Amino acid sequence: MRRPPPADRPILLTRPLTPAPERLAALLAPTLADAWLSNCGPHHQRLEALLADRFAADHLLLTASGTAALTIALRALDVAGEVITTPLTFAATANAIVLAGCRPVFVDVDPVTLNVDPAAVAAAVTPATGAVLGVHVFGVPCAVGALDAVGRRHGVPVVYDAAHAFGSTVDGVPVTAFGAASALSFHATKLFHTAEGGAAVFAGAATAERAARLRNHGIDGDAGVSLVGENAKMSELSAAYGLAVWDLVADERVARMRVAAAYAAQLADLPGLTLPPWDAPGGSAQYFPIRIGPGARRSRDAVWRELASLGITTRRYFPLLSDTVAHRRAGPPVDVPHARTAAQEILCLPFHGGLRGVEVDLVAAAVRWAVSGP
Ligand code: T4K
Repeated sequence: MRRPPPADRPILLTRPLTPAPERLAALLAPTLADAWLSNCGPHHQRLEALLADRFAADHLLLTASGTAALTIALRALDVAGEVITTPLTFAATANAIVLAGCRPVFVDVDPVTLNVDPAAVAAAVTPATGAVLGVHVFGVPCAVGALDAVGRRHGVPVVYDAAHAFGSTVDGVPVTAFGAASALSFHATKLFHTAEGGAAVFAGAATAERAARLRNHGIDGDAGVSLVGENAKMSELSAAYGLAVWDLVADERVARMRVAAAYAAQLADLPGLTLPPWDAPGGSAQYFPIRIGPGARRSRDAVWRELASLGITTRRYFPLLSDTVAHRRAGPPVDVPHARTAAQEILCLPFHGGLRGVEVDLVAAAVRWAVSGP
């Protein structure tokens, strides 16, 4: 097998949805005319309503980022002490736990779904446990029934990091319907995005009301400041951007499924390579994480380097959080064998609807060559 030629232009991991300039300009014209730029203006209110409808959520709050949504969710629920979570996630998950004044306790993941293992969660519960935080990693839904049951049994809230899970469902129900709260990310790298942004979804009205105050400095109307809040509001510019790309999401999802099907057709049956459950019902079309295991001719890191040399950006999501300087503890590394192996094997391929057919074919050929070539 010959080494494929380099890409004729860089192939990035993703390409954020961009609206027609005139569509964005039309949305921004009244914003500029009225000089209303933030603090829950009309675009903010409209996007919040659209999202609440999309997720069939009674209580949804737009935020400045997914990290802010998660931090506020934990604070609104008054979580204290330890939060049991997965180490196989983006830094923001554990950062939010610490920012909310709590301590992450990392437990292992299910080797197939890569989401936190409910049995490992149950075994880690102690009197110090304040919450369980599941992450629908790569948009694959957590075992929500089992996790929610652990939470109920021990009287602690279950919160979900749904940063990757904009379109994810369980039996047709949006994943944000489960647990006490969920946090979505609308960062530029997400299927639906507002450049920077996020949303928190709550099961309870009182918690949502507290979160709304936390989002806005803790201000309680005329009563003054009742909580030590933060500034986690989404600006009108971001909300307008979200409205401008809203109608493009469905087509982008279809285009991504086409890319996924092409990858799957060209990468099936390669020794050592495992494909993600891209066509399973309830997925989010957010990432295309392949696993490069012991049966492959090259390691994941060697494949990552080879692809980079051909102009193809891939990401080794995610370095094990329990090993990172910010979150590791004194003593031996945390015993999370499934998460540790996955963290060494996962490679996210370029995945967006703007990829040309020749680019998809080149990525697939490059992976084939790197995984099984000489
Ligand atoms: N929980 C989880 C599980 C998360 O994954 C995240 C965020 C959060 C919580 C927190 O949500 P936020 O607070 O971020 O809303 C990116 C994102 O910054 C981050 O939002 C995301 N997860 C994480 C998985 O990925 P990087 O540092 O890996 O992204 P970067 O800059 O390397 O970009 C990736 C690719 O996208 C590159 O090929 C370039 C391309 N790109 C990127 C940007 C920003 C573009 O083409 N245009 C762009 O504007 O972190």
